[in-house]
Amino acid sequence: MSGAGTFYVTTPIYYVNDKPHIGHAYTTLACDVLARFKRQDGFDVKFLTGTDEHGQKVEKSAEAAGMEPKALADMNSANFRELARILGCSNDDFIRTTEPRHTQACQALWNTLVERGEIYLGHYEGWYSVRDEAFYAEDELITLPGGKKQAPTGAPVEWVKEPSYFFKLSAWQDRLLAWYDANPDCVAPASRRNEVMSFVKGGLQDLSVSRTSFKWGIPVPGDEAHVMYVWLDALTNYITALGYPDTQGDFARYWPSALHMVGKDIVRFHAVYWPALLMAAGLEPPRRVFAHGWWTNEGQKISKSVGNVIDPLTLIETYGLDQVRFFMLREVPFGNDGDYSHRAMVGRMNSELANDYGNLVQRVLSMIGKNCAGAVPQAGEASDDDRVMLGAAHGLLERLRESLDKQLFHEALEAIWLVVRAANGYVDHQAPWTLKKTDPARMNSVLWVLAETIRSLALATLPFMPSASGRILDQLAIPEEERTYAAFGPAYALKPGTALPVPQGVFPRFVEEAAP
Ligand code: ME8
Repeated sequence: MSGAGTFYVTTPIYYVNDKPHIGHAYTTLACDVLARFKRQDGFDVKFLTGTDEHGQKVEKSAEAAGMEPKALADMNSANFRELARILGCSNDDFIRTTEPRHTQACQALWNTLVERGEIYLGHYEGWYSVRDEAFYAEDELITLPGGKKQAPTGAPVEWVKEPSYFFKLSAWQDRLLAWYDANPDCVAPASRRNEVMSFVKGGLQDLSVSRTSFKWGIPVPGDEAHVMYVWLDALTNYITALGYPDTQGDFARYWPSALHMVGKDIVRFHAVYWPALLMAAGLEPPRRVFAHGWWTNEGQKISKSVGNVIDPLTLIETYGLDQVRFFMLREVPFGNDGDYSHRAMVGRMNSELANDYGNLVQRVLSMIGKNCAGAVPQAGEASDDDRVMLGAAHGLLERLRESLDKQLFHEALEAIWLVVRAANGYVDHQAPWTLKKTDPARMNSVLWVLAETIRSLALATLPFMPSASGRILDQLAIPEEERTYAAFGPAYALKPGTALPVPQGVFPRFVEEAAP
């Protein structure tokens, strides 16, 4: 390792009551880009994803499907594992909450909370939504015409009355507020941080952390009539995967750098309950929680009942994996809501990938193939234009670090595309096809500057589009060990005389099928 530091990034663990859809793919892809970027930048990375398998929601879905909960979990967990593989994800672990290592971690955390006087036995009476697996206060509910109550998310709620263990969340209000104050970056974007802080300022109630009315959960140690609340169970996955209750080893190594990437629907669990639980157990809260926005499909909320759920596998088959990865992180400023549409997808694919980036690579590499005997040309003395072009290309890494440290994928891609567009402008302006006749030495310089710019671009796009970027680096004969950010910049610039393979296009255009 280069000593750049450690980086621990996690996706939410997904419920196994259903199949994966575009929303799940989105969070997982975003994490993969960060994990790949940091690895290339010399960090010691751990990237975790997995499935959330307990609770009433999964139990009920299993019942409806006429299956045992574990059988449903096995089937759907496998779908999520497969999705990560098909998305080209570089996750280092895939956790399932039904694994023994996880039961052990949850029970250890529970015992610690009990020992520290943070959990007590009481009685819960109030509203619960199985769909959200969340408790709601009366004043949070929406009353429909006719008097029926609904969760703020639109989910049905039911009145629950049962014995329950409680976590003393109410005692953590001030310490949570102090944590947000002392760590301005711990919840992002700022709109979510404000939302979380005003929720906490509004006062916290103790949290019911066990249930007795169903069985599909982790037993409460010493009181087996109770199973743990599924969110306490689920959140613990982030430390199970680091070997908790052992707080040496991977836990000591990775936990201080933990970044939880989540959708905005579950920010309260990650930015309020989870840090409070950790602090109550004597552990550090996560370093940062980033809550991204929500995807809609052609302007409509994605839902099973509307029948407009987008299957990420179909998208990949239709447009290609690199294209889908690019689109999702390019189309919407990360943190905002976004809309998926075929038109937007094809627009990005054809204009930015095929036309801008693909054409640049294709025309430069074919000119080199034809005019420089298929080898990296020799550059002469650099002109001002050359220096500006190379400066922009070599300056990209710093821009990417700044943007990706804030999880601003769209900003990182915009910085890359500024260089792509500048390079296309440079080709047009320098007109190497004319230089071929008037000044072949200058043509060589121009093509070298362009090839070196393309090398920088391909290194920059590698975390986003690993396959296509890898093929561009192949065409520049870049060895595997020089595909890291240690090789970014002039010290590893292309060596004149290096033989290059015959160029091939990497970004096909999407062509609509003609109407029958
Ligand atoms: O909440 N747009 O699991 P889940 C964007 N098990 N992202 C979306 C989305 C959409 N339309 N739909 C889903 C759970 N997501 C819990 C998490 S973590 C300890 C436990 C993504 O299967 C987004 O990341 O309902 C959201 O937070 C997650 O899927 C919810 O997945």
